[in-house]
Amino acid sequence: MSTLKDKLAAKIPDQRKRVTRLLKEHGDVKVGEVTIAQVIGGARGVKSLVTDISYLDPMEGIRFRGKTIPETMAALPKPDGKDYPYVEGFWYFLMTGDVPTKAEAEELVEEFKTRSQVPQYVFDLLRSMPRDTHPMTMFSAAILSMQRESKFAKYYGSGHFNKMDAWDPMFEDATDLIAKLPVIAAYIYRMKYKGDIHIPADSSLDMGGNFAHMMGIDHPYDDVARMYFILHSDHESGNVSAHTTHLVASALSDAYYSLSAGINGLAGPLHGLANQEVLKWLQGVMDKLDGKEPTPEIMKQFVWDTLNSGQVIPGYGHAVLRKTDPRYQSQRDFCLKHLPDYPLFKYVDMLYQVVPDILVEQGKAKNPWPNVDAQSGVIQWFYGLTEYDFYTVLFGVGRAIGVLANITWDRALGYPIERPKSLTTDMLEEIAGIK
Ligand code: CMX
Repeated sequence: MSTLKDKLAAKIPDQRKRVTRLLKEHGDVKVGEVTIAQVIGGARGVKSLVTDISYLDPMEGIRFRGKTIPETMAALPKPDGKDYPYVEGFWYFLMTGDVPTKAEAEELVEEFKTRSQVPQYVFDLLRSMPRDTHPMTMFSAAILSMQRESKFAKYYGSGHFNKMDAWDPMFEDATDLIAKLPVIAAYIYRMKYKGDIHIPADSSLDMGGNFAHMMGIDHPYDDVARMYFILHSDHESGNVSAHTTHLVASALSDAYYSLSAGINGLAGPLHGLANQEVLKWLQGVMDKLDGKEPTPEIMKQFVWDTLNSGQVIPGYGHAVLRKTDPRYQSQRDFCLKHLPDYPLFKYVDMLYQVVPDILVEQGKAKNPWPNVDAQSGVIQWFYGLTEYDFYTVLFGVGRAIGVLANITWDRALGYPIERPKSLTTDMLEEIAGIK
Protein backbone atom coordinates (compact mmCIF):
# COMPACT_ATOMS: atom_id res chain seq x y z
CA MET A 1 0.00 0.00 0.00
CA SER A 2 1.33 3.43 -0.91
CA THR A 3 1.98 6.18 1.64
CA LEU A 4 -0.82 8.28 0.19
CA LYS A 5 -3.29 5.43 0.47
CA ASP A 6 -2.20 4.79 4.08
CA LYS A 7 -2.73 8.41 4.89
CA LEU A 8 -6.13 8.42 3.24
CA ALA A 9 -7.18 5.26 5.08
CA ALA A 10 -6.18 6.90 8.36
CA LYS A 11 -8.25 10.03 7.64
CA ILE A 12 -11.45 8.36 6.50
CA PRO A 13 -12.81 7.15 9.90
CA ASP A 14 -12.78 10.66 11.42
CA GLN A 15 -14.52 12.17 8.44
CA ARG A 16 -17.11 9.39 8.50
CA LYS A 17 -17.82 10.22 12.14
CA ARG A 18 -18.36 13.89 11.28
CA VAL A 19 -20.76 13.08 8.45
CA THR A 20 -22.66 10.47 10.48
CA ARG A 21 -23.06 12.92 13.35
CA LEU A 22 -24.41 15.61 11.02
CA LEU A 23 -26.84 13.15 9.49
CA LYS A 24 -28.03 11.42 12.65
CA GLU A 25 -28.08 14.34 15.11
CA HIS A 26 -28.64 17.39 12.88
CA GLY A 27 -30.23 15.95 9.75
CA ASP A 28 -33.37 18.13 10.13
CA VAL A 29 -31.54 21.46 10.32
CA LYS A 30 -32.42 23.67 7.32
CA VAL A 31 -29.58 24.75 5.03
CA GLY A 32 -31.65 27.17 2.93
CA GLU A 33 -34.81 27.66 0.94
CA VAL A 34 -35.42 27.07 -2.75
CA THR A 35 -37.31 29.56 -4.91
CA ILE A 36 -39.20 28.98 -8.14
CA ALA A 37 -36.49 30.97 -9.95
CA GLN A 38 -33.91 28.48 -8.70
CA VAL A 39 -36.02 25.47 -9.68
CA ILE A 40 -36.40 26.78 -13.23
CA GLY A 41 -32.98 28.42 -13.33
CA GLY A 42 -30.61 25.47 -13.20
CA ALA A 43 -30.60 25.15 -9.38
CA ARG A 44 -28.36 28.23 -9.32
CA GLY A 45 -27.15 28.81 -5.76
CA VAL A 46 -29.11 25.90 -4.23
CA LYS A 47 -26.93 24.48 -1.48
CA SER A 48 -27.32 20.77 -2.05
CA LEU A 49 -23.83 19.33 -2.45
CA VAL A 50 -20.93 18.76 -0.08
CA THR A 51 -17.19 18.57 -0.72
CA ASP A 52 -14.05 19.39 1.25
CA ILE A 53 -11.72 19.33 -1.76
CA SER A 54 -12.34 22.97 -2.71
CA TYR A 55 -14.64 25.88 -1.93
CA LEU A 56 -15.60 28.75 -4.23
CA ASP A 57 -16.29 32.09 -2.59
CA PRO A 58 -18.07 34.48 -5.01
CA MET A 59 -15.75 37.39 -4.12
CA GLU A 60 -12.51 35.62 -3.27
CA GLY A 61 -12.54 32.78 -5.80
CA ILE A 62 -11.36 29.24 -5.32
CA ARG A 63 -9.57 27.74 -2.33
CA PHE A 64 -8.14 24.26 -2.68
CA ARG A 65 -8.33 22.51 0.69
CA GLY A 66 -8.51 25.92 2.36
CA LYS A 67 -5.64 27.49 0.43
CA THR A 68 -5.90 30.26 -2.18
CA ILE A 69 -4.13 29.72 -5.51
CA PRO A 70 -0.99 31.70 -4.51
CA GLU A 71 -0.89 29.88 -1.14
CA THR A 72 -1.25 26.51 -2.88
CA MET A 73 1.50 27.25 -5.39
CA ALA A 74 3.81 28.50 -2.63
CA ALA A 75 3.19 25.61 -0.23
CA LEU A 76 3.59 22.59 -2.51
CA PRO A 77 6.97 21.04 -3.37
CA LYS A 78 8.40 21.81 -6.82
CA PRO A 79 10.84 19.99 -9.06
CA ASP A 80 14.36 21.48 -8.79
CA GLY A 81 14.67 24.74 -10.70
CA LYS A 82 10.95 24.94 -11.55
CA ASP A 83 8.44 27.63 -10.64
CA TYR A 84 5.32 25.46 -10.29
CA PRO A 85 4.59 22.45 -8.07
CA TYR A 86 4.53 18.77 -8.89
CA VAL A 87 1.02 17.87 -10.11
CA GLU A 88 1.48 14.56 -8.29
CA GLY A 89 2.03 16.45 -5.00
CA PHE A 90 -1.10 18.48 -5.70
CA TRP A 91 -3.06 15.22 -6.07
CA TYR A 92 -1.76 14.19 -2.62
CA PHE A 93 -2.83 17.58 -1.25
CA LEU A 94 -6.34 17.40 -2.72
CA MET A 95 -6.84 13.84 -1.49
CA THR A 96 -5.62 14.39 2.07
CA GLY A 97 -5.66 18.13 2.77
CA ASP A 98 -2.01 17.80 3.86
CA VAL A 99 0.92 19.38 2.04
CA PRO A 100 3.27 16.55 1.05
CA THR A 101 7.00 16.71 1.62
CA LYS A 102 9.16 16.75 -1.48
CA ALA A 103 10.00 13.09 -0.86
CA GLU A 104 6.31 12.19 -0.65
CA ALA A 105 5.57 14.06 -3.89
CA GLU A 106 8.50 12.35 -5.61
CA GLU A 107 7.34 8.95 -4.40
CA LEU A 108 4.06 9.65 -6.17
CA VAL A 109 5.91 10.74 -9.31
CA GLU A 110 7.44 7.27 -9.40
CA GLU A 111 4.12 5.57 -8.64
CA PHE A 112 2.37 7.47 -11.45
CA LYS A 113 4.99 6.19 -13.89
CA THR A 114 4.12 2.59 -13.02
CA ARG A 115 0.46 3.38 -13.79
CA SER A 116 0.93 5.44 -16.94
CA GLN A 117 0.99 2.62 -19.52
CA VAL A 118 -1.98 3.12 -21.87
CA PRO A 119 -3.45 -0.08 -23.36
CA GLN A 120 -2.78 -0.43 -27.11
CA TYR A 121 -6.51 -0.76 -27.86
CA VAL A 122 -6.98 2.88 -26.76
CA PHE A 123 -4.60 4.06 -29.47
CA ASP A 124 -6.26 1.68 -31.96
CA LEU A 125 -9.64 3.19 -31.09
CA LEU A 126 -8.35 6.74 -31.49
CA ARG A 127 -6.78 5.86 -34.82
CA SER A 128 -10.03 4.34 -36.06
CA MET A 129 -11.95 7.59 -35.51
CA PRO A 130 -12.22 10.11 -38.36
CA ARG A 131 -9.20 12.41 -37.95
CA ASP A 132 -11.39 15.52 -37.87
CA THR A 133 -13.29 14.25 -34.81
CA HIS A 134 -13.16 16.88 -32.06
CA PRO A 135 -10.32 16.08 -29.64
CA MET A 136 -12.76 16.18 -26.68
CA THR A 137 -14.78 13.38 -28.32
CA MET A 138 -11.58 11.40 -28.73
CA PHE A 139 -10.51 12.11 -25.16
CA SER A 140 -13.84 11.05 -23.71
CA ALA A 141 -14.02 7.93 -25.91
CA ALA A 142 -10.48 6.95 -24.85
CA ILE A 143 -11.42 7.24 -21.17
CA LEU A 144 -14.61 5.26 -21.64
CA SER A 145 -12.86 2.55 -23.64
CA MET A 146 -10.66 1.74 -20.63
CA GLN A 147 -13.67 0.92 -18.45
CA ARG A 148 -12.82 -2.78 -18.78
CA GLU A 149 -9.72 -2.04 -16.66
CA SER A 150 -11.81 -0.77 -13.73
CA LYS A 151 -10.82 -2.28 -10.38
CA PHE A 152 -13.95 -0.76 -8.84
CA ALA A 153 -16.22 -2.53 -11.37
CA LYS A 154 -14.37 -5.82 -10.73
CA TYR A 155 -14.80 -5.37 -6.99
CA TYR A 156 -18.50 -4.61 -7.45
CA GLY A 157 -18.92 -7.75 -9.51
CA SER A 158 -16.87 -9.91 -7.14
CA GLY A 159 -19.83 -10.90 -5.00
CA HIS A 160 -18.11 -9.44 -1.92
CA PHE A 161 -18.87 -5.77 -2.48
CA ASN A 162 -18.92 -3.72 0.71
CA LYS A 163 -19.85 -0.09 0.15
CA MET A 164 -17.58 1.10 2.96
CA ASP A 165 -14.51 -0.45 1.31
CA ALA A 166 -15.36 0.78 -2.17
CA TRP A 167 -13.13 3.85 -1.87
CA ASP A 168 -10.05 1.66 -2.22
CA PRO A 169 -10.68 0.42 -5.79
CA MET A 170 -12.09 3.87 -6.65
CA PHE A 171 -8.78 5.39 -5.50
CA GLU A 172 -6.92 2.82 -7.61
CA ASP A 173 -8.97 3.65 -10.72
CA ALA A 174 -8.64 7.39 -10.09
CA THR A 175 -4.85 7.21 -9.77
CA ASP A 176 -4.55 4.94 -12.81
CA LEU A 177 -6.61 7.41 -14.84
CA ILE A 178 -4.72 10.53 -13.82
CA ALA A 179 -1.41 8.85 -14.64
CA LYS A 180 -2.64 7.88 -18.12
CA LEU A 181 -4.52 11.02 -19.17
CA PRO A 182 -1.47 13.15 -20.14
CA VAL A 183 -0.22 10.30 -22.35
CA ILE A 184 -3.61 10.02 -24.07
CA ALA A 185 -3.92 13.80 -24.48
CA ALA A 186 -0.44 14.12 -25.99
CA TYR A 187 -1.17 11.19 -28.31
CA ILE A 188 -4.38 12.83 -29.59
CA TYR A 189 -2.50 16.08 -30.13
CA ARG A 190 0.42 14.59 -32.03
CA MET A 191 -1.84 12.29 -34.08
CA LYS A 192 -4.20 15.07 -35.12
CA TYR A 193 -1.91 18.04 -35.50
CA LYS A 194 1.74 16.95 -35.69
CA GLY A 195 1.78 14.55 -38.62
CA ASP A 196 1.05 11.52 -36.42
CA ILE A 197 4.65 11.60 -35.18
CA HIS A 198 4.83 10.66 -31.51
CA ILE A 199 7.37 11.33 -28.79
CA PRO A 200 7.77 8.54 -26.21
CA ALA A 201 7.56 9.44 -22.51
CA ASP A 202 10.79 10.23 -20.65
CA SER A 203 10.92 8.19 -17.46
CA SER A 204 13.10 10.78 -15.72
CA LEU A 205 10.34 13.42 -15.76
CA ASP A 206 7.35 14.26 -13.57
CA MET A 207 3.82 14.52 -15.00
CA GLY A 208 4.09 18.16 -16.09
CA GLY A 209 7.58 17.70 -17.50
CA ASN A 210 6.61 14.56 -19.35
CA PHE A 211 3.50 16.13 -20.80
CA ALA A 212 5.53 19.03 -22.25
CA HIS A 213 8.09 16.53 -23.55
CA MET A 214 5.45 14.31 -25.25
CA MET A 215 3.78 17.39 -26.75
CA GLY A 216 7.17 18.39 -28.15
CA ILE A 217 7.24 21.83 -26.49
CA ASP A 218 10.30 23.11 -24.63
CA HIS A 219 10.70 24.69 -21.19
CA PRO A 220 8.92 26.62 -19.69
CA TYR A 221 5.96 24.71 -21.17
CA ASP A 222 6.54 22.07 -18.47
CA ASP A 223 5.76 24.76 -15.88
CA VAL A 224 2.79 25.90 -17.98
CA ALA A 225 1.47 22.33 -17.86
CA ARG A 226 1.93 22.11 -14.07
CA MET A 227 0.23 25.48 -13.59
CA TYR A 228 -2.56 24.70 -16.04
CA PHE A 229 -3.45 21.27 -14.60
CA ILE A 230 -3.48 22.61 -11.04
CA LEU A 231 -5.51 25.75 -11.85
CA HIS A 232 -8.17 23.79 -13.75
CA SER A 233 -8.47 20.91 -11.29
CA ASP A 234 -11.39 21.80 -9.08
CA HIS A 235 -14.01 24.52 -8.68
CA GLU A 236 -16.19 22.98 -5.96
CA SER A 237 -18.98 20.54 -6.79
CA GLY A 238 -21.79 22.31 -8.63
CA ASN A 239 -20.13 23.07 -11.99
CA VAL A 240 -21.20 20.84 -14.87
CA SER A 241 -18.12 18.62 -15.12
CA ALA A 242 -17.74 18.09 -11.36
CA HIS A 243 -21.43 17.60 -10.76
CA THR A 244 -21.81 15.19 -13.68
CA THR A 245 -18.87 13.08 -12.54
CA HIS A 246 -20.29 12.97 -9.01
CA LEU A 247 -23.82 12.22 -10.23
CA VAL A 248 -22.77 9.32 -12.45
CA ALA A 249 -20.49 7.92 -9.75
CA SER A 250 -23.38 8.09 -7.27
CA ALA A 251 -25.02 5.24 -9.18
CA LEU A 252 -21.86 3.24 -8.31
CA SER A 253 -20.66 3.64 -11.87
CA ASP A 254 -16.89 3.41 -11.85
CA ALA A 255 -14.38 6.23 -12.43
CA TYR A 256 -14.12 5.53 -16.18
CA TYR A 257 -17.87 5.91 -16.79
CA SER A 258 -18.06 8.89 -14.46
CA LEU A 259 -15.07 10.84 -15.75
CA SER A 260 -16.01 10.28 -19.38
CA ALA A 261 -19.45 11.73 -18.61
CA GLY A 262 -17.91 14.71 -16.79
CA ILE A 263 -15.58 15.37 -19.72
CA ASN A 264 -18.61 15.45 -22.05
CA GLY A 265 -20.05 18.23 -19.88
CA LEU A 266 -16.77 20.11 -19.96
CA ALA A 267 -17.00 20.03 -23.77
CA GLY A 268 -19.93 22.49 -23.74
CA PRO A 269 -19.26 26.08 -24.92
CA LEU A 270 -20.73 27.58 -21.75
CA HIS A 271 -18.26 25.51 -19.69
CA GLY A 272 -14.73 24.38 -20.65
CA LEU A 273 -15.03 24.86 -24.39
CA ALA A 274 -15.17 28.61 -23.73
CA ASN A 275 -11.35 28.61 -23.74
CA GLN A 276 -11.31 27.58 -27.41
CA GLU A 277 -14.15 30.01 -28.15
CA VAL A 278 -12.14 32.94 -26.75
CA LEU A 279 -9.25 32.28 -29.13
CA LYS A 280 -11.59 31.61 -32.06
CA TRP A 281 -13.36 34.89 -31.35
CA LEU A 282 -10.10 36.84 -30.99
CA GLN A 283 -8.74 35.34 -34.19
CA GLY A 284 -11.93 36.46 -35.93
CA VAL A 285 -11.35 39.99 -34.65
CA MET A 286 -7.74 39.95 -35.87
CA ASP A 287 -8.71 38.57 -39.28
CA LYS A 288 -11.25 41.34 -39.74
CA LEU A 289 -8.59 43.90 -38.79
CA ASP A 290 -6.23 42.43 -41.36
CA GLY A 291 -3.12 42.77 -39.19
CA LYS A 292 -3.93 46.27 -37.85
CA GLU A 293 -3.62 46.80 -34.09
CA PRO A 294 -7.05 47.11 -32.50
CA THR A 295 -7.76 50.25 -30.52
CA PRO A 296 -10.05 50.09 -27.47
CA GLU A 297 -12.77 51.69 -29.64
CA ILE A 298 -12.49 48.96 -32.28
CA MET A 299 -12.53 46.27 -29.57
CA LYS A 300 -15.62 47.81 -28.00
CA GLN A 301 -17.35 47.69 -31.37
CA PHE A 302 -16.52 43.98 -31.80
CA VAL A 303 -17.81 43.23 -28.31
CA TRP A 304 -21.09 45.06 -28.98
CA ASP A 305 -21.42 43.38 -32.41
CA THR A 306 -21.07 39.98 -30.73
CA LEU A 307 -23.65 40.82 -28.06
CA ASN A 308 -26.05 42.33 -30.57
CA SER A 309 -25.88 39.17 -32.68
CA GLY A 310 -27.18 37.27 -29.64
CA GLN A 311 -23.92 35.58 -28.66
CA VAL A 312 -22.16 35.57 -25.30
CA ILE A 313 -18.66 37.01 -24.83
CA PRO A 314 -16.65 33.86 -24.19
CA GLY A 315 -14.42 33.91 -21.13
CA TYR A 316 -16.59 36.42 -19.28
CA GLY A 317 -19.24 35.88 -16.63
CA HIS A 318 -19.68 33.12 -14.09
CA ALA A 319 -22.48 31.33 -12.29
CA VAL A 320 -20.89 31.79 -8.84
CA LEU A 321 -17.99 34.26 -9.09
CA ARG A 322 -18.68 37.99 -8.79
CA LYS A 323 -15.16 39.27 -9.38
CA THR A 324 -12.18 38.55 -11.65
CA ASP A 325 -11.43 34.84 -11.44
CA PRO A 326 -8.15 34.32 -9.53
CA ARG A 327 -7.36 31.57 -12.06
CA TYR A 328 -7.46 34.33 -14.70
CA GLN A 329 -5.26 36.50 -12.49
CA SER A 330 -2.77 33.72 -11.94
CA GLN A 331 -2.39 33.15 -15.69
CA ARG A 332 -2.22 36.90 -16.28
CA ASP A 333 0.70 37.08 -13.83
CA PHE A 334 2.39 34.32 -15.83
CA CYS A 335 1.86 36.32 -19.05
CA LEU A 336 3.22 39.51 -17.49
CA LYS A 337 6.36 37.58 -16.54
CA HIS A 338 6.89 35.50 -19.70
CA LEU A 339 5.11 37.22 -22.59
CA PRO A 340 4.37 40.85 -21.63
CA ASP A 341 4.78 42.18 -25.18
CA TYR A 342 3.04 39.39 -27.06
CA PRO A 343 0.36 40.98 -29.28
CA LEU A 344 -2.29 38.38 -28.49
CA PHE A 345 -1.77 38.99 -24.76
CA LYS A 346 -2.22 42.70 -25.41
CA TYR A 347 -5.56 42.00 -27.13
CA VAL A 348 -6.63 39.80 -24.21
CA ASP A 349 -5.63 42.59 -21.86
CA MET A 350 -7.52 45.13 -23.94
CA LEU A 351 -10.61 42.94 -23.66
CA TYR A 352 -10.18 43.07 -19.88
CA GLN A 353 -10.26 46.86 -20.13
CA VAL A 354 -13.39 47.08 -22.28
CA VAL A 355 -15.64 44.04 -21.70
CA PRO A 356 -16.70 44.48 -18.04
CA ASP A 357 -18.06 48.01 -18.60
CA ILE A 358 -19.95 46.86 -21.68
CA LEU A 359 -21.49 43.86 -19.90
CA VAL A 360 -22.53 46.17 -17.06
CA GLU A 361 -24.03 48.60 -19.58
CA GLN A 362 -25.87 45.75 -21.31
CA GLY A 363 -27.24 44.84 -17.89
CA LYS A 364 -27.72 41.09 -18.29
CA ALA A 365 -24.66 39.24 -16.98
CA LYS A 366 -24.56 39.06 -13.18
CA ASN A 367 -20.79 38.91 -13.30
CA PRO A 368 -19.07 41.11 -15.90
CA TRP A 369 -15.56 39.92 -14.99
CA PRO A 370 -13.33 37.43 -16.84
CA ASN A 371 -13.18 33.76 -15.90
CA VAL A 372 -10.36 31.24 -16.27
CA ASP A 373 -11.01 30.70 -19.98
CA ALA A 374 -10.36 34.29 -21.03
CA GLN A 375 -6.64 34.02 -20.40
CA SER A 376 -5.64 30.39 -20.88
CA GLY A 377 -5.58 30.16 -24.68
CA VAL A 378 -3.11 32.99 -25.17
CA ILE A 379 -0.45 31.15 -23.15
CA GLN A 380 -0.94 27.99 -25.18
CA TRP A 381 -0.80 29.98 -28.40
CA PHE A 382 2.45 31.66 -27.37
CA TYR A 383 4.13 28.28 -26.86
CA GLY A 384 3.07 27.10 -30.31
CA LEU A 385 -0.12 25.28 -29.41
CA THR A 386 -2.27 27.18 -31.89
CA GLU A 387 -4.77 24.36 -32.47
CA TYR A 388 -7.42 25.81 -30.20
CA ASP A 389 -9.74 22.81 -30.61
CA PHE A 390 -7.32 21.07 -28.27
CA TYR A 391 -7.53 23.54 -25.35
CA THR A 392 -10.46 21.88 -23.62
CA VAL A 393 -8.57 18.57 -23.52
CA LEU A 394 -5.91 20.35 -21.45
CA PHE A 395 -8.69 21.61 -19.19
CA GLY A 396 -9.96 18.01 -19.00
CA VAL A 397 -6.63 16.57 -17.84
CA GLY A 398 -6.62 19.15 -15.04
CA ARG A 399 -10.31 18.78 -14.18
CA ALA A 400 -9.87 15.03 -13.80
CA ILE A 401 -7.66 15.58 -10.76
CA GLY A 402 -10.39 17.40 -8.84
CA VAL A 403 -13.38 15.30 -9.83
CA LEU A 404 -11.57 12.01 -9.25
CA ALA A 405 -10.48 13.14 -5.79
CA ASN A 406 -14.12 13.98 -5.13
CA ILE A 407 -15.58 10.64 -6.21
CA THR A 408 -12.95 8.76 -4.20
CA TRP A 409 -14.13 10.66 -1.12
CA ASP A 410 -17.77 10.11 -2.16
CA ARG A 411 -17.17 6.38 -1.81
CA ALA A 412 -15.14 6.77 1.38
CA LEU A 413 -18.09 8.56 2.99
CA GLY A 414 -20.68 6.24 1.53
CA TYR A 415 -22.69 9.02 -0.11
CA PRO A 416 -25.92 7.75 -1.64
CA ILE A 417 -27.24 7.82 -5.18
CA GLU A 418 -28.20 11.39 -6.13
CA ARG A 419 -31.87 11.94 -6.82
CA PRO A 420 -33.31 15.47 -6.59
CA LYS A 421 -37.08 15.83 -7.02
CA SER A 422 -38.78 17.41 -10.02
CA LEU A 423 -42.18 19.09 -10.14
CA THR A 424 -44.54 19.84 -13.00
CA THR A 425 -45.25 23.37 -14.28
CA ASP A 426 -48.83 22.95 -12.96
CA MET A 427 -47.43 22.31 -9.50
CA LEU A 428 -45.18 25.37 -9.64
CA GLU A 429 -48.18 27.50 -10.68
CA GLU A 430 -50.10 26.12 -7.72
CA ILE A 431 -47.22 26.88 -5.36
CA ALA A 432 -47.08 30.41 -6.81
CA GLY A 433 -50.82 30.81 -6.15
CA ILE A 434 -51.70 31.50 -9.81
CA LYS A 435 -53.64 28.32 -10.45
N1 CMX B 1 -21.70 37.52 -22.48
C1 CMX B 1 -22.97 37.85 -22.77
N2 CMX B 1 -24.01 37.58 -21.99
C2 CMX B 1 -23.76 36.95 -20.82
C3 CMX B 1 -22.45 36.61 -20.44
C4 CMX B 1 -21.40 36.89 -21.32
N3 CMX B 1 -20.14 36.55 -21.08
N4 CMX B 1 -22.52 36.00 -19.24
C5 CMX B 1 -23.82 35.97 -18.89
N5 CMX B 1 -24.56 36.53 -19.85
C6 CMX B 1 -26.02 36.62 -19.93
C7 CMX B 1 -26.60 35.21 -19.89
O1 CMX B 1 -26.54 34.59 -21.19
C8 CMX B 1 -27.99 35.48 -19.41
O2 CMX B 1 -28.73 35.97 -20.49
P1 CMX B 1 -30.29 35.59 -20.68
O3 CMX B 1 -30.97 36.19 -19.49
O4 CMX B 1 -30.65 36.22 -21.98
O5 CMX B 1 -30.37 34.10 -20.68
C9 CMX B 1 -27.77 36.61 -18.42
O6 CMX B 1 -26.54 37.23 -18.77
C10 CMX B 1 -27.71 36.16 -16.97
O7 CMX B 1 -26.72 35.15 -16.86
P2 CMX B 1 -25.86 34.99 -15.51
O8 CMX B 1 -26.82 34.64 -14.42
O9 CMX B 1 -24.99 36.16 -15.31
O10 CMX B 1 -24.92 33.77 -15.87
P3 CMX B 1 -25.24 32.21 -15.75
O11 CMX B 1 -24.95 31.78 -14.36
O12 CMX B 1 -26.56 31.87 -16.31
O13 CMX B 1 -24.14 31.60 -16.75
C11 CMX B 1 -21.99 31.44 -17.73
C12 CMX B 1 -22.78 31.57 -16.42
C13 CMX B 1 -20.52 31.21 -17.41
C14 CMX B 1 -22.52 30.23 -18.49
C15 CMX B 1 -22.18 32.74 -18.56
O14 CMX B 1 -21.60 33.84 -17.87
C16 CMX B 1 -21.58 32.66 -19.96
O15 CMX B 1 -22.27 32.16 -20.88
N6 CMX B 1 -20.29 33.10 -20.15
C17 CMX B 1 -19.62 32.97 -21.42
C18 CMX B 1 -19.13 31.53 -21.61
C19 CMX B 1 -17.98 31.23 -20.67
O16 CMX B 1 -17.02 31.97 -20.55
N7 CMX B 1 -18.05 30.04 -20.01
C20 CMX B 1 -16.95 29.54 -19.18
C21 CMX B 1 -17.20 29.63 -17.67
C22 CMX B 1 -16.05 29.04 -16.90
C23 CMX B 1 -15.94 27.56 -17.17
O17 CMX B 1 -16.84 26.81 -16.75
O18 CMX B 1 -15.00 27.13 -17.84
